Amino acid sequence: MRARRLVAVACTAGVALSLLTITAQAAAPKEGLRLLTVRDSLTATHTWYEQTYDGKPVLGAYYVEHVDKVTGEKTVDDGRLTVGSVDVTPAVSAEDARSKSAGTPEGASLKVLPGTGLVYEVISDSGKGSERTLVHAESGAVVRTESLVKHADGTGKVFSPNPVSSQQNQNLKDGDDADSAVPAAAYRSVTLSNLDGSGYLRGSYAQLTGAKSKLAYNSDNKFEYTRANDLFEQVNVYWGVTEAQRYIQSLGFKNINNEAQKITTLGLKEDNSFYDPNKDQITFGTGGVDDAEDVEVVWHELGHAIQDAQVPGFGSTVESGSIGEGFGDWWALIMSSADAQDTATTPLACIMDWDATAYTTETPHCLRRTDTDLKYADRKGQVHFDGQIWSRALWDIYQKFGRDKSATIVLEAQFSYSPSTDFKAAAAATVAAAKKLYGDTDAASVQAAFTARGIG
Ligand SMILES: [Ca+2]
Ligand SMILES: [Ca+2]
Ligand SMILES: [Ca+2]
Ligand SMILES: [Zn+2]
Repeated sequence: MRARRLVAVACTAGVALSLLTITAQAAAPKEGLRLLTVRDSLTATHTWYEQTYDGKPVLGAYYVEHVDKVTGEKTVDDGRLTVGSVDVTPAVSAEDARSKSAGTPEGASLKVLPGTGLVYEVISDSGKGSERTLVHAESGAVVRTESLVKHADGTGKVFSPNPVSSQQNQNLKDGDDADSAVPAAAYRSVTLSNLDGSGYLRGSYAQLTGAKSKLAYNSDNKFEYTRANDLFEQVNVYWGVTEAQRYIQSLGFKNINNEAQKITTLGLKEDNSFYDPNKDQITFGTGGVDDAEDVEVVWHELGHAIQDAQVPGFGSTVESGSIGEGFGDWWALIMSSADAQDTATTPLACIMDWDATAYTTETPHCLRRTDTDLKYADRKGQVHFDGQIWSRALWDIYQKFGRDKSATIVLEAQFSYSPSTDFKAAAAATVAAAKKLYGDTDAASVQAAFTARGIG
């Protein structure tokens, strides 16, 4: 059903807009496009629209124009869906629709679901992140319920990036969150930048949320705790997220998740952390090693927030979800590489070395690695497993170009992903970004990394 096509049109922005209007009207008078957001990358402007039907948003559809800043060349990624004829007057009330959600409903809005018709989209809080329930607006039946959070199983601590890596010691153990379990040398004194000065860990790029009584507070902005104190994790995440945003901006990107990312280290007892795109919030669990004690966990989850900021609704399929997990792991290593040693004891490709001590027996302890030899044909349809294919390709790109150049290529490319991008399309976008930024020779090296995985 998805009429997906890529159209390259070289024209001025003015002509492009009128062309677009004509296309939309000619297709069906009840259908239209509504401007969603405009994002600038280094080489292009990316204008996102939502498809509407009689004024109601069409679920699962997207429409984006990428306009090259130098050549003016426009590429349209048309993810509009065929709607047919839909009655947009609901028979069911919004109140009835809200009562169908399992969690605490936060709102209900009318949308068009192609193939089904008019539905209420009810967003609710399930207690473990946001959930979306679609309720048929004619019959009141629940069409489907899905979790909006993106999970990472098992993660682990500022410590930079974590005690296992910084102390080159695979024998460290959580010790039930005891201070004595980790040597004092593992604590690194850092500058916490961009704070708003309120005395809370709240700043331009990160803000800790939750009950005020449980948030770190110091009127002099001195946040010096050790790991047995739950406030320590808050400092770790504030620092990790802020440093990542400062790094992104140092590469020239001024609007990739350039906001005070909401984060909480309170409330989730499981050994799990997640990014919730509906709340735009990262939540860290405390099972095993407290997840936020391993900043590689922090950077992995931030990877999801980064992609969601670049591509609204990113990760709607298994392959795009796998790219999400693979990028998160790779982003953790990119950030770690500034400070961590790449040694036989603690290879850089080993992700979440400290958190993984709680659930792995072999050394080095890694939740996952980015240097496996998995290829496209080895996919299992499981996002964390399949993500290792993607992270290995990105690892090769990192090995070839180093931290700054590889991060620039990958971040630039992600602006051109669709929400449901597959490995092949995402690889092509990455090669194209390398070509635009650095030329044919470097683009060929990027291509080789994907070819080696059997992608394309
Ligand atoms: Ca702790
Ligand atoms: Ca953990
Ligand atoms: Ca690591
Ligand atoms: Zn993840």
